Amino acid sequence: MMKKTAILFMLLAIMAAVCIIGADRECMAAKPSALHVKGTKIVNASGKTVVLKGASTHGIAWFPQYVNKQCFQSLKKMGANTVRLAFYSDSGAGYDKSLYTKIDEGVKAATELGMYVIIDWHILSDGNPKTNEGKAKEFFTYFAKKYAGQSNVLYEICNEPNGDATWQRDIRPYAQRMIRLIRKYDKKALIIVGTPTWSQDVDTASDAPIKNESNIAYALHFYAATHKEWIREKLKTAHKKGLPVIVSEYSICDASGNGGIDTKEGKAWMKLLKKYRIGHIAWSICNKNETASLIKASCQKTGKITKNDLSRTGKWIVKNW
Ligand code: IDC
Repeated sequence: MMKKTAILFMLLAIMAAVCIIGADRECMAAKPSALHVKGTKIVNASGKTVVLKGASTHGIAWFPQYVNKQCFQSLKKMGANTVRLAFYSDSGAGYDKSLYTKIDEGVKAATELGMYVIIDWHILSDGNPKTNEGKAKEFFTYFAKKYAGQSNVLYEICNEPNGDATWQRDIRPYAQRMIRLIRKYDKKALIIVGTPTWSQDVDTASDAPIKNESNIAYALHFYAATHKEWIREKLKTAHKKGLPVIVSEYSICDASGNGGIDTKEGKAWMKLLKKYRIGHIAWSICNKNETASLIKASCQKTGKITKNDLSRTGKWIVKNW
């Protein structure tokens, strides 16, 4: 009798210990391993390939309410390991220095959840990364100093160069300057460099990549209803030349962020990304009434969200993480 009670007691104690450890994991997840570029792949400290999967905020000037731990945790439960914080760089297009604190909140939430977080300098209407380079310097000095050595923080230094910006004359020299600046403080963080034509021309970058710097990956962005086989060809060319690529923004609608969904093209993209083990971060975490939004326009929740709260696009994206 005594023996039975003792065994039962021991079993209960083991179960309680397992529960406590489990609960602790949930609120303070393991620190993600630092990422390194190795050939065309992104690997962790033990050399294992890491495929970044997740979603980007919309401009945090417009949808700051989704930058919170519960929301990111919901995405994590659906399969995400990464969030991207989009900070628009142009005055009149969302730039607001007081939003630095939102980035800090987002990094804190992602860090507590053990997720990777991309700090994105979201150039768009400003076209050439040189246009707001002074502000970019201030931005990356602040964040690289602050998060130096924090293994889950990544930097994306120019979302989508466009207009007259060329790789050799504008984007690559800008990237070299910004990488040097970040490296003053953070020797190791993975840095993502945007490519010409709204981050489509990875083939151009692969012809003349950045030399003498390590842990650099190049951005490819696609919106599947607009960007089809001819952009996948660019990726194939860049891959053959050994360029490490991350899809730091994509959706399955058209390039305006609206219009119809093209799942056939979406599938063709996912097949290629899977083959190359390339990471992909979807645009965007909000309920704006446009096709790219991951959350239904009718859903007012900004914290804990479930699959039922996702838009058609959101459901497709999450299924493909
Ligand atoms: C779009 C948003 C839209 C906003 C517009 C201008 O979805 O609500 O009005 O920006 O700020 C990109 C850009 C991304 C765009 C997105 C869709 O990186 O900022 O967001 N897109 O147009 N590149 C290709 C498509």
